[in-house]
Amino acid sequence: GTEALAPGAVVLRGFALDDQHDLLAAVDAITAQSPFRHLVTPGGHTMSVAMTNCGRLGWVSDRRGYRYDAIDPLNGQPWPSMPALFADLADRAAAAAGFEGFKPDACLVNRYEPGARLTLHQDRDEGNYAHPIVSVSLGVPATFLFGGDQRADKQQRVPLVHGDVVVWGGPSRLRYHGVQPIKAAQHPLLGELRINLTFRKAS
Ligand code: MD5
Ligand code: FE
Repeated sequence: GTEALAPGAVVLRGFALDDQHDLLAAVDAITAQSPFRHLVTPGGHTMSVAMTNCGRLGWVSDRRGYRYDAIDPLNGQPWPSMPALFADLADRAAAAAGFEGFKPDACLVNRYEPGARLTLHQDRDEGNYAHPIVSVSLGVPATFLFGGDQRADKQQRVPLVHGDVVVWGGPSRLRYHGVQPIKAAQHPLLGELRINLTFRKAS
């Protein structure tokens, strides 16, 4: 089913289920080349979520700041290419939410262990906020915090489970958001982990 959370924000329940095995095999291939790592924020904190990327550009953070880069700083090589299945799934999800012709050039892959979280933030490192962001949830459940245009705005709690896809576009593109600490749980394919694929048009 399709749920409108807010103008431009659409939850597509189970949209990725048909592709779950292929998606996870592709994540394994990506992480064989560019492993998950815990990035450091400009403020010097190590993130609890482990990250990697595929596609022409990847999101990175270090003491110098946040940015997109074509090179994985861990191995000095370009990020793994974006699997055709990833690009196709993101394009189909965006279209189902009303955003035709989404061609992501970056996929940030987030890995959450129990207790890992994302504090409230906006995604502001991309060049053009007219493009949506597409997010694919895999593994154990999460409670997503969907805030407003101001950090202090009240947040909606949105449960996201394995196979759910969310499209964040239009007036929802720059809303504050986060992920509550992941609760201990078991998923048949991913054990205690949650993986989120986040598709962006970075440049
Ligand atoms: C996650 N990741 O579940 C989320 C999915 C991140 C991040 O937030 O930055 O890696 S993407 C959620 C998102 C993106 C863009 C806008 C909005 C939500 N929003 O307006 O709420 O790992
Ligand atoms: Fe975000």
